Amino acid sequence: MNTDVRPLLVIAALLAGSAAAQSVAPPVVPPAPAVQPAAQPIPAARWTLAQLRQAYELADTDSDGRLSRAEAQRLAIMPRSFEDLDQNKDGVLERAEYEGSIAK
Ligand SMILES: [Ca+2]
Ligand SMILES: [Ca+2]
Repeated sequence: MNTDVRPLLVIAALLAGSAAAQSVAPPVVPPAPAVQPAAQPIPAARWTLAQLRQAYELADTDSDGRLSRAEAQRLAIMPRSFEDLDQNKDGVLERAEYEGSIAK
């Protein structure tokens, strides 16, 4: 009767391997990157014309080039009341009224 010990050797090798793997030190976790400070709101004096135009276009939901009172409420940059910005008092805030009143 010939006893085959190879399966036992394989099991022993697997046990040795797993034991070796468990003895490996855990990987060193790199330090977390420094947290960036939250973006500060831009002061009114530093708004650029491009930012104003972007805010205007985002608020102009029907893309007719004019802002109704409801659309003007969506403006991210609204330094004055709608009545102040609507210089000709037609109830519509045109691009020139918006950009001109802030650029001064
Ligand atoms: Ca519109
Ligand atoms: Ca107007």
